[in-house]
Amino acid sequence: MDEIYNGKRAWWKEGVVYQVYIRSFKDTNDDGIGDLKGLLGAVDYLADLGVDMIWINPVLASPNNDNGYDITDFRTIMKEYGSMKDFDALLKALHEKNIRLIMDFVLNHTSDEHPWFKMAKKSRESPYYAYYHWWEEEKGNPPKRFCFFDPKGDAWAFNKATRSWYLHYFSAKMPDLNWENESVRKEMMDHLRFWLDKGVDGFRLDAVTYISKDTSWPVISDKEIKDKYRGDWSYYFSQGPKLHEYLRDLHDKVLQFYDVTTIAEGPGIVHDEALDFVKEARKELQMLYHFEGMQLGYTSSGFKRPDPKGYDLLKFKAIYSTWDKVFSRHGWGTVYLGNHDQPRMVSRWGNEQPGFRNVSAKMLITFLLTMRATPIFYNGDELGMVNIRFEDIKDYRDVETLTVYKYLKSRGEDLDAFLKDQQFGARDNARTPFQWSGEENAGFTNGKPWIKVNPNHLYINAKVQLNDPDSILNYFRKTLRLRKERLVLVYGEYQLEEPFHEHLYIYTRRMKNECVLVVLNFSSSIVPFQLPSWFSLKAVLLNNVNALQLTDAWITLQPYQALVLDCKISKDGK
Ligand code: TEU
Ligand code: CA
Repeated sequence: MDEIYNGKRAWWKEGVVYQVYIRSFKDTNDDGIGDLKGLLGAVDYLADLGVDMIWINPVLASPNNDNGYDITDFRTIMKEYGSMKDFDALLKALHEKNIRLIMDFVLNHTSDEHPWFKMAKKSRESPYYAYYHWWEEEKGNPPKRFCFFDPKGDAWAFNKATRSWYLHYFSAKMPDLNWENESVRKEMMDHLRFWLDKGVDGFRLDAVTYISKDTSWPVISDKEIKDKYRGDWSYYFSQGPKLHEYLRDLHDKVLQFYDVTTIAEGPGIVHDEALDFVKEARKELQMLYHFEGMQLGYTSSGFKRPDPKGYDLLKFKAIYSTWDKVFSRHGWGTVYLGNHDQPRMVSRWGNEQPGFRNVSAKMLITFLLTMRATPIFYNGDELGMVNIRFEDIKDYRDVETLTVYKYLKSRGEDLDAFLKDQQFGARDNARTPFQWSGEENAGFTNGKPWIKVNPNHLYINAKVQLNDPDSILNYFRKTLRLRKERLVLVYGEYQLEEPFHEHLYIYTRRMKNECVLVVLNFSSSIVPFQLPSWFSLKAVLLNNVNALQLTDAWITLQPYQALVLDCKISKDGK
């Protein structure tokens, strides 16, 4: 293996991550909100899936302006989710099944109801004032900074008592912490240690690329953003001057003492910077997930406006191939197609139409499990769950959707168009309750769910799929097992074939004398394909449809067909 892949083997490279949006996973006390006991009860289900690491969305005390990303206490479990006892029991149960627990940790901001901020906003004299970023009134208007949840883009909110604005890159109820202040860094590291000492196996670091700010507060022009920051202001505001120093510090002072992993949320990180974060010699982080793939399929104007032409598969292939190359000698990547911030993967990259949902979900699962990177699945992907497509603003719960709606309304803009776009891109599409069964509320709760359940739970649900050998769920398990059995699928060299084919995504994975050919039809058409001249079939490892039209030289692919083919290797290694 060494000649192919220079890095060391590691559990976090060979494992598969399964993300649990706990609020919508399983409710055990009928309040309509998922909880830790619900997840505890599902440990057997997860073990049976075969996943190795569970990333749970934030479970700490929070008023839930942004579903737990707004934290008031870094060492207490959110009331709705249960108690520390429940957390400990969950961790133990997962470990007993050899499943690791990755906590979602928010370093960039707190809730405005966190005691630090409550004290800070009272007076400039408070020692906690300097825990946050402020712009005092006497200095005039603050320099333009953008807020992610607000198209008006104002990340400064005025606070009367201190006569100053505080900075919030996300909602106004989520003030950004001042990492330039050493006390803040110390406190946050202590919080991390607390959870590591409890035995958690790592962190997904929320919005971590934003923690360092340029406190000379430069005024930045639109032109500069366009020229220097590749047209993307989020890029400019991410990666402040001391980011790498802080990450190195986290490693040196905290992380290196534990056998844990880190997955940085990487908004604003482009491929040629990725190694600065995860190259072994940098001693910073282990993995990150990038956003280059997530930008596909939207028009450049409007808020998350889907491109009527859909996404461009050539670009899709180019992005994932480029990112593969980044880590060919150092570091390690991740691959994902959706999460709690994105619409459902099948609705976006596959096809949710009845005849195609099943097969396209399996095709996307095949893609994620045959790339050289740690795959991250989002709960429900194994069932082929799809967007709910709310029609009424009243059904939405997400602060992002609600804030943009309010803003557009105040300007008299086209709200119907916005709601239509949100049916594609809204984060709530992925946040509806997990579909356990065809029973009322999909078996998620006996109470009133905090967000509507998708009516399609009648036929899309875990119970039906567990009993159906042909289900997406069972295909997921089988594919995951194959990845475990064949290390070539984890570490083997990746090579894109036919980069300009408009419907097919084809690649090989090679390691020593193993070679696997992956052929994925990303379209609803029947596509004939001439096999490469070197190819000779040893075995069909996976096929997501019950047909195989294969001759010596040609395959005819059914819509969304996915094939994983073991190749015969001749003596000279070709
Ligand atoms: O997201 C950070 C982030 O970069 C967001 O702008 C993300 O791109 C956005 O949700 C897309 O619409 C993280 C969390 O994943 C997200 O759920 C939180 O809302 C956010 O941080 C604030 O903590
Ligand atoms: Ca509950």
